[in-house]
Amino acid sequence: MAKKVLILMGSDSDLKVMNEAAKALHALEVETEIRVSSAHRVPDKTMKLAREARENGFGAIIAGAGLAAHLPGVVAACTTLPVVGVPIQGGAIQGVDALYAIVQMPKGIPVATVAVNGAYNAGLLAAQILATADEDLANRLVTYREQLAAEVIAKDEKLQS
Ligand code: RP5
Repeated sequence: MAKKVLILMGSDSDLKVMNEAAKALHALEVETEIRVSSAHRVPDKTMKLAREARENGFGAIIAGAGLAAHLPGVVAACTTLPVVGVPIQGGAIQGVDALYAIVQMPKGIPVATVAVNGAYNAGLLAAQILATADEDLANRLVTYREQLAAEVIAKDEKLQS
C-alpha cells in the first residue's frame, strides 16, 4: 500500500502556509493527514503522533513551526522516518529564528530543512522520499518536472514573439 505523509504544525495559525505542502502532495496523488500538535503546548500528544507514525502508514513527516521552532526536532527525536522541517514566517524577526532552530539540529537527529514558508517544496521533497520505493510516484514526479520545464519554455517563447 502507498505510504502517506503526515503534515504536522505547531498552531492553526500555520495552516495557511502548511496547506501548500498538502497541495503539492495531492497534485502527486499522495495521501496526507494534517494535524495541529504543538511541541510545547501538547508535548505528549506530539510525541505519540511521531512515535506511531510509521505503524500508521506514514513514510515521511513534514513539520512546520514558527518562533522557537522545536517541533520538527522533537518529532525527529521520536521516529526514524525522514522529517522535513518548515520554518514559518512571523514574530519580531520574521522566521529567521525558526529557520535557525530547525536547520541547526545537533548531530544524530537530522531534519531536512526547507526555506522559510517553503511548505510546497517540503511536500515535493516528501514525495521524492516516498518515490524511492514507489515507481508510479517517481513517474508522476517526472511528469511534474516536464510540466515545469514546458512552462519556462513557453514563457521564454512568449518573450521572443
Ligand atoms: C509556534 O508558535 C507555532 O508553530 C506558530 O508558528 C507560532 C505562533 O503560534 P500561535 O501563538 O499563533 O498559536 O508554536
